[in-house]
Amino acid sequence: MHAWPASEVPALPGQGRDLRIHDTATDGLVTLDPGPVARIYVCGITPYDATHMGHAATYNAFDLVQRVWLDTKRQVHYVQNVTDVDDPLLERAVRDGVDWTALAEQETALFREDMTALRMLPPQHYIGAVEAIPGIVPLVERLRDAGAAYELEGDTYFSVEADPHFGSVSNLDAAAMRLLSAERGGDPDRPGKKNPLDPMLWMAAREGEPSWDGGTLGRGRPGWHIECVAIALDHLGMGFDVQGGGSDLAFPHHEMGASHAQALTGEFPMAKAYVHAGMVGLDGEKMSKSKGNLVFVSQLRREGVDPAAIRLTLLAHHYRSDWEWTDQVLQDALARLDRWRAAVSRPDGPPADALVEEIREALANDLDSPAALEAVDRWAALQQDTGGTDTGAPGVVSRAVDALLGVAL
Ligand code: 5CA
Ligand code: ZN
Repeated sequence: MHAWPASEVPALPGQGRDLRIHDTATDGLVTLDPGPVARIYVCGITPYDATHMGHAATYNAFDLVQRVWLDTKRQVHYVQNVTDVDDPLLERAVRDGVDWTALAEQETALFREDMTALRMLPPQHYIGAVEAIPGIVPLVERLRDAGAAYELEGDTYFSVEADPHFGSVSNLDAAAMRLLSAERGGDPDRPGKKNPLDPMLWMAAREGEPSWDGGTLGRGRPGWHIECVAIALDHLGMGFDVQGGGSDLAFPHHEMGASHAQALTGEFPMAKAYVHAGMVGLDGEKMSKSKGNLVFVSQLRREGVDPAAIRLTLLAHHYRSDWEWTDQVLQDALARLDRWRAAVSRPDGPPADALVEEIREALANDLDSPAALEAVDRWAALQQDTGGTDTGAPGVVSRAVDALLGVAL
């Protein structure tokens, strides 16, 4: 499917920095050294409701990853999926009495608009689960033929024991995995499975649900983890730089995906860093479509909130921390946006070269966007208090804020 339009990324003077980022698998910072083309896969939405601030915060983190890479003059090969067929989408369509394809198309269109408004860089490949099915089926058949998958009452399951590295992404013990599996789309209590954690690769057609030709697997639809693996391997291959998503994807989604890919290729690891963003909450609970405690990007836009202020709200929080959306955090961002716009609207100001380096250093250090914002705050305060004579400095600041933080002043 098509993605959304790219906003320009201005080139900056000087040299970008290599990214050090937290890798969930090793629970430490890794300095990534991508080749001339950095490769990143970010898990996309399940389009049954509008983009909320939690989604936006997660996509903001991976947008920053790309901006750091682009600043080092690398190209970025970015792939994202859309889970346009899965249980929660089908359940919502039944609940609301709407066609599931129409629901998915409508919410994906809204997501594209939100991403465009927030100046998130688009993926080069934006791939739906449905369009990936012809590539998924042969992978599942291969896993089955290699003894890494088995059939249970017509459904096909992956055997976690087929991957010697299983567990190495999330590093959880068996009890924690079992609990999270039950909470996040797994079926650990289904009788007949070899291991309760084994995830479904291919679900045989159910009455009243959509299904596709699955070759020797029979008609059905794909499991969730194999969807992302098929798309990632097709467009990026093994050993890509970053696999990204919110922290709720570390287990089971990214753990299982890594295992599928490792069992398929015999290579390890699938990604050099597994990067996870913290959860955004509202009123003390994780913002989630299933709970319904949501602040939507599109709703704020409809109310006339400048998308640059929404983006500054996201940037004011470190991507790995869990945080709460409140009216106050948005008000703070609106005030900051006003101060910054006033500061760059003058023809001259305090020198900006050191500021560009500070923003670069902050972002290269595990995407420390709060530190980057504070550096810009200091420059804006100096401009306000004493001004400066450096002609062109305000232009350099706006270009740096645009290129590195995705905020148009
Ligand atoms: N389609 C799958 C991934 S393949 C999926 O998880 N879709 S989603 O719509 O539920 O979530 C999209 C992304 O937003 C995921 O990376 C998820 O981890 C992230 N996300 C969901 N809720 C929050 C939240 N409250 N805070 C931060 N990120 C969130
Ligand atoms: Zn995914």
